[in-house]
Formats: sequence, C-alpha cells, structure tokens
Amino acid sequence: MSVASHDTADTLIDHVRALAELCRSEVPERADEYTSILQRLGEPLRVAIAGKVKAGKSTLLNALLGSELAASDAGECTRIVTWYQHGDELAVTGETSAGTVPVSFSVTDGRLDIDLGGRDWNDFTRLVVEAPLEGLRRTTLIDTPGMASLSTDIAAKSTDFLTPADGQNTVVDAVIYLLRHLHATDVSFLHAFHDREFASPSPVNCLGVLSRADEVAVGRLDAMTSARRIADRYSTDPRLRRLVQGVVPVAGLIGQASTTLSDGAAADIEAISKLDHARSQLALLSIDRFLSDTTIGIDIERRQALLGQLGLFGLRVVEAGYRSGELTSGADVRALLREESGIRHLDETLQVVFGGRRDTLKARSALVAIERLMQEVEHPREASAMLERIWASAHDFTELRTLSVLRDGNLGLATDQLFEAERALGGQGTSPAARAGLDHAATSSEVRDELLQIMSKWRTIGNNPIADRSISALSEAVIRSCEGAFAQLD
Ligand SMILES: Nc1nc2c(ncn2[C@@H]2O[C@H](COP(=O)(O)OP(=O)(O)O)[C@@H](O)[C@H]2O)c(=O)[nH]1
Ligand SMILES: [Mg+2]
Repeated sequence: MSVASHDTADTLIDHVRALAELCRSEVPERADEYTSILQRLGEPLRVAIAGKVKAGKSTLLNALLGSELAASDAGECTRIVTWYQHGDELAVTGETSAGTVPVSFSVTDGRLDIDLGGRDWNDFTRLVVEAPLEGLRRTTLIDTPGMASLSTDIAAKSTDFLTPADGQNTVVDAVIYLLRHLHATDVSFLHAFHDREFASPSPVNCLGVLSRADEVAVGRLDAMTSARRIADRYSTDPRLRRLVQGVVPVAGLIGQASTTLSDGAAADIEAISKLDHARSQLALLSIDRFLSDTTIGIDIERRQALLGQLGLFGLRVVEAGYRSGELTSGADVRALLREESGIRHLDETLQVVFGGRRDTLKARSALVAIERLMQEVEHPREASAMLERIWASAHDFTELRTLSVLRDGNLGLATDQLFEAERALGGQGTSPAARAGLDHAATSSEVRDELLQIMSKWRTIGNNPIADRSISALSEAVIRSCEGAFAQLD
C-alpha cells in the first residue's frame, strides 16, 4: 500500500481503516478495541471544552450550540463530564460503573434541567446528552467540570479525562481551552496535558479562548477591543504558542444571549435608552447602581434577569445601540449580540483550525490508539510496517508535526518567514488562498502566483548549503504543501 503524496484526508481515513481491519482479524484478543477504533473513525470529531471552574465553559458551549443545554454555575451536574452529541430527539443517559442508565430531565423556557434522581454525582463517569442540533452532526462537544486547582477532586476528574493514564485510548481529538487571564494554573494545566498522551498533545489540536472577554475592561463599551489586543498578545507569547494554536477573545454570555434574549427583555433596555442620557449613564454605571436604581421603571426581578443574561457590557452595548437608532427590534439586538460576542469569529476559527483537518485529527487519534495496542500485544510485522508507512507518507501528518515544531521555537527564522511557513503549512486554514496568505476573494491566478513565489523563496532557503537540517526539512514541507495547494487549484 502506498499513500500518494497529495492524498485527501478521505483516503487517509481509508488507509487507517484498512490497518485497523487488518489488526482486528490478526489480533483477535484485542478485536473489541479495534472495533471501537473503527467505529470512532466514522463518528463526529470530538472536541472538549476545558479550563478552570467558572471560566465560562458551559456558557460558551451553549453559545456555540445556540441552545441552553448546559447548566452554568454550581449544581451537581456541572461536576460531571458531559457529552453533547447528535440525536433525533432530546435524550439524556448516564454512565455508571454498573452500566448505562436513563436520566430524567425537563425543559423550561428552552433550558435543559437534568435530574440525577437522588443519585450521587460521583456515581457517574459521564452524562450523554443527545439533541437534534445541526451543529452536533459533525462535532461532538464535551463539557468538562474544570479545576479550581490541579489538586481538588473535580480537578482530578477533569485531568484524568483529558490526560488518560497510559494504556487508555485518547478520548478527544481536539480541545478548546478557556483562559481568563494568564494564570499560572492555566499554563501548568496546559503543560500537564501536553506532557502526557492526550489526543497526542500538540498545539495543532488545541485552541485557546480568552473567555468572559466582556469583563476585561470592567464592562466598558470598548471591552472587546481591549480583549482582542490581549488575545493577540497571548497568541504570540512563546509559552502559549507552544500549547495552543492561537487565542480568540469570546464573551460566551453575550453569545448565549444572542439566541435566548426575549423581545420583552430587549424592550426593557429600549426603555432605558429613551431616558435622558445622563440618567441612563448613571443607571448603567455599575452593577450595584443598576440593581439599586428604582427610578428607571423596571422591577428588580427583571433588572436581575437582564444582568444575568447580558452583564453590564451587554446592557451598555444594547442601550447604546437603541440610543443611536442602530437597533429597532429584538431581532436586531440578537444579531448585534452575536457579532459583539466573538462567537461568529470563534466558529470561523474552529472551522479553520479543526474543521479543515477533521479527518486528519480523527485519523491521528486512531493511529495513536493503534500504536498503543501494538506496544501491548504482539502484532504481525505487516501491521507495524503499515502503521509506519501511514505516519511517514501522509503529508497531513508532516504538516501537523512541522507546525508543532514551528510553534515550539522559531528555528532562528525571521518573523515574516516564520509566519509565511506557518500559513503555507495550513496553520491559518487549509484552503489554497489561506496557504498563500491571501484573502478568500483572491482569484486562482493570484493564488497560483503567490504560491510560486513562496516555493521559489523556500527553495532558496532550503538549498543554502549551510542551512541547518531542521530548516531544510521545513523548506521541504513548505514546498510540498504549496505544491498540494497548487494541485488543488487545477
Ligand atoms: N460577564 C460574563 N459572564 C460570564 C461569561 N461566561 C460565563 N459567565 C458567568 O460566569 C459564571 C460561570 O460560568 P459557567 O459557564 O458555569 O463556567 P464553567 O464553570 O467554566 O462551566 C456564570 O455565572 C456565568 O453567567 C461571559 O462571557 N461574560
Ligand atoms: Mg460548567
């Protein structure tokens, strides 16, 4: 079997499947494990949402799904790892040491409430929520409890889950890691799962999110701009570059409100915008102020609900939008909130960094699992040779490996060369235009010209007789990626 140079990820999956099938028949004592590896190749990509307690994981998950499935804050269920996957109708099951059990639930005002029926949360290894949501067809999202610190109980549960002990199969293909500010524990947690076998640790399958971004500038109207600046700084921080693909600012709460805020709630804020400007500014000065202001004609429960749904930043953005005349309806408000929250940008980034490599990431998880089984039990030589061949000859993996190397250190390259190489290798998206560093509106001939220029530049870099081996390997990979993109254009 040979893996041709520009195989699509589709055929890569086929090669991995052929290998797993061979192993299943040749190593019958591990047939069950191979069956589950094969099954998983056909399933959606698994993406976990990780980060410390209260980082905003559950809220972000709801914002991504456009539905309030995950409970936020305390509550027993938030302590259990929960999988959200596609199903024809809403259903909840729990996994316990004694097997799978149905779990009862109710839906109130679009919010899912799970009832453990008196059982201890500790009895469950995970909950599975099935929902008929389009977004879940291609991706399974996994909410993790998070860790207050790396030593607490729940922390141990999350870390176990994300960094399975040796001998266990990798659980997820990719991770969205939420960090609020650069806390020592954030970085040490990231290191912890990069140190061990976790979906084969690599920055290429881990995206950072600067979460609760609206709180960055204490709710000021320019909060998201400040958050973007901070996220950009994190993205280029050498410590974080080594661990995540990039950092995107997101206000999950605002994103969640963009699907759940009612017309009535929007109308309440519209009423505030009709007040004298000085009056409304005073009411929205601080959370305390807003809650104690009895003169704006909105009762305290509604004020509390507004704050809970939007935070101070969201309230101010919507009030300013009504005041300027930009907003005239509840639908306008929800559209503005979606844009402001950064959720659309996160969606696009996920599509670029995970979506474009969905099959490669799945193939990779499967190969890591097969490799582990091969270390445990004797396999036919043919199987290990096949594994070697797939690892070595699929350029997709070379790209992932090379991107990791580049993110780990700059190999002494100038910054513009470093970024050019990363782009060509698909670090900013795997389309030919993204690889050429051009806008998606660029014409094929513009993309072709740019790719030719990049190739010629990297040929010169690679041919330099005093170039270090890692630089020659890099230039080879860059040229190969450009050739692949070139072929795709034809
Ligand atoms: N202002 C603001 N609050 C948020 C945001 N995301 C979550 N929160 C609040 O932070 C608290 C914890 O959120 P949750 O999603 O439960 O965090 P988790 O523990 O990481 O799952 C809740 O009170 C949320 O309402 C956000 O983007 N902005
Ligand atoms: Mg949570």
